Amino acid sequence: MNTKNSEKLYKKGCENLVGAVNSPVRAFASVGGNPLFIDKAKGAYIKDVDGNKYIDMVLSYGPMILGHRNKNVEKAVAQALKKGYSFGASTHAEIKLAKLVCDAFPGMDKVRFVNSGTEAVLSAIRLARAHTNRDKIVKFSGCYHGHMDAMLVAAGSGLATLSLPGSKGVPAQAVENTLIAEYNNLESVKAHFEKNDDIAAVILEPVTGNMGVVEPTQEFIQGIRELTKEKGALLICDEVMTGFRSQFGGAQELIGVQADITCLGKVIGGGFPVGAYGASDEIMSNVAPLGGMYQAGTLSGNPIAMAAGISTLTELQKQNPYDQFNEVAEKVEGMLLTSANKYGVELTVNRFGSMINPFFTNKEVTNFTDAQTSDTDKFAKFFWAMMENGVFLPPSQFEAWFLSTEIKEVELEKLSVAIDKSMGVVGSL
Ligand code: KE4
Repeated sequence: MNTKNSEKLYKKGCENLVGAVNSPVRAFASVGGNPLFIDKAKGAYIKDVDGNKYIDMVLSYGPMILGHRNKNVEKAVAQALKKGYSFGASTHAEIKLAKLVCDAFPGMDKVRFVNSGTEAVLSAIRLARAHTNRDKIVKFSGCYHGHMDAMLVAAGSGLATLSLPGSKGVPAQAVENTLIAEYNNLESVKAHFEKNDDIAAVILEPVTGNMGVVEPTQEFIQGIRELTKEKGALLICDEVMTGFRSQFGGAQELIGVQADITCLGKVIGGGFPVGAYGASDEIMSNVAPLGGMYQAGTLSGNPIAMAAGISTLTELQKQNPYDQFNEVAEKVEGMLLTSANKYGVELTVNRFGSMINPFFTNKEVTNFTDAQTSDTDKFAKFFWAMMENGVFLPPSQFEAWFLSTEIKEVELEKLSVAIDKSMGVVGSL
């Protein structure tokens, strides 16, 4: 595969960018080699600066659910651009997107837009602490909630890929109120509540994407909901990745739980920087300017980003692609398992709606410890073989693959061939 121009840009990028990237996972650290540089994208496809064309299963780590350059989103953005880019004052577009989001989440009366998922989570945690007057937060190993200090302990995603236990630069006191539990292990949560009477909230990915895809058991998720209610703590569902991806609204409705605070991002910005956190009137009344919990942002509710978000969600409402996502994901799962069988490769495939990923292990994967039994060397071989065969995957065993509405029969055919050839490479190791 010719990567001459990417290599050139990589060298140039290293002059003024850290590792030539603006987010660590893009560095391809866990699959080896250097980052590819993208030139452009359209529909289901993305093209790098050497002209290599791929079916895109990264989709900017989720936002591009309608594929790249959806014509209606592009039209809405072009219209908004004609009216100005940023005002530092409220606009009608913010009200429209707020209504679309709140109507999609039972129990969410009000929402506040911010500029990233990290900002949504850090605000939600501050809100939970403000509402309960408590400090401790329970999170789960393998779940990633952005890069705020208090969440950079046993995080999944980039950290799991780089296998760093926490992060340099995070002072001890920043994480002294963060309690870590094991996903799908209700006892590990109960143990924290037995030892601590100042837990403000439990935060989790309602279906994880950052240790790969892992669904909660009903016993686990209902147990947490009951426990937090009983103890006066809040449940924060971090739907930055799952929001609007597996149904219109959140994964929490599909798994049968209602969070007190929901964090959003990615899809609601349609590729532009948007995060959000929302809750009941009672909880959101804590937030300035109504209440004493401060949170602010120069570009929050940016009109261009709002236009992209409104048109993306409106398009999703119109298309209602969720049954199709399940069908396509089932087919991709079948391709992976069939080829793994054919070449004698140990593989477990987890999927939820339009999120799917193979683990190179024969274990069932229900938590981060299970996920870490995966053979990341085999994943790396598979990754590069898929690239050679025209499929761009997230460069990490611990990331979910994302489906867009633009994956049609033609793309499924290509995926089937690529998966079979790539699994053959792994099988021949
Ligand atoms: P951002 O700050 O990257 O917008 O969102 C942080 C975040 C919060 N919560 C969840 C569940 C998330 O998945 C994320 C970000 N996801 C990663 C992919 N695993 C973003 C990719 C990256 O870090 O470059």
